[in-house]
Amino acid sequence: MADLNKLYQAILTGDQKTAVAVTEEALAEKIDPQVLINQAMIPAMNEAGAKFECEEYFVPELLLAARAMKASLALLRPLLAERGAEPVGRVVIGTVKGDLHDIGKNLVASMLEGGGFEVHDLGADVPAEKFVAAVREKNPHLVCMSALLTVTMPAMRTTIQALKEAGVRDQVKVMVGGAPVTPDYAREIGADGYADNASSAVKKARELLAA
Ligand code: B12
Repeated sequence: MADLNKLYQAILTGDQKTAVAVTEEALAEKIDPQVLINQAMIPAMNEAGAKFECEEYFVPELLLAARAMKASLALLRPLLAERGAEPVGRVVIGTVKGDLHDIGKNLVASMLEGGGFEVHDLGADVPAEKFVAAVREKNPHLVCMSALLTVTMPAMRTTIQALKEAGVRDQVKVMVGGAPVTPDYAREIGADGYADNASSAVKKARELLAA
């Protein structure tokens, strides 16, 4: 039987090969992708972060852990997307300018896809103008922004301001998230919604579109 602890350890130590092998094994055994994500993968990334904080890990170790996480997530993504039924809305999502963290954003994008949304992922380090252009081009119902660094959080406010200046703010809902973002901060910068994880992001997205 697939060993979730082995997956946790593989991500924590940046062992991509093992992470992929255990993920494949788990999928062959029909283990729910959400179980892998919530019980092994996210805890492993959190532990990598804790090690980084106490200087047991440095950027190379984080990169290796992130690479292993992404490789496993790539296998789960199609399955998360498959869960959706009718398309419930269009979403443009990206990590804001200056910020390269995209694992959480990718997870939110996958879960939204799984929740039946059509998702246009702009990637990471996305400048405000690119969000504006995507709103004009894709005509989404929802714009999602992710930030993992306290220094890049203000780029969310700048992007909302850019949407206003472009005259497109009122045609979309804006949802923000990422580890340092709080509900208060979301309100303060004029976002319509906030969620602290990928599952609640789907729930919140549905609420915002229904409103
Ligand atoms: C992996 C990682 C990296 C990788 C990123 C790889 C990648 N492709 O993403 C690399 C090595 C590149 C990296 C670099 C850096 N990092 Co880093 N990194 C992390 C780490 C360990 C994990 C982040 C992660 O992926 N978590 C797992 C995911 C699943 O969680 P999540 O992102 O929080 O997302 C969830 C929710 O927040 C939410 N969510 C996320 N986005 C959105 C969006 C919406 C709309 C919604 C609704 C919800 C939502 O749902 C997600 C799923 O549940 C964190 C520590 C930590 N424990 O968070 C540090 C951390 C974020 N990094 C940090 C730092 C300082 C850096 C660097 C500056 C380090 C350096 N000196 O170079 C650089 C900055 C590079 C840049 N310009 O962005 C600090 C940030 C401190 C701060 N307060 O600003 C942290 C907190 C580490 C620490 N404790 O010091 N990092």
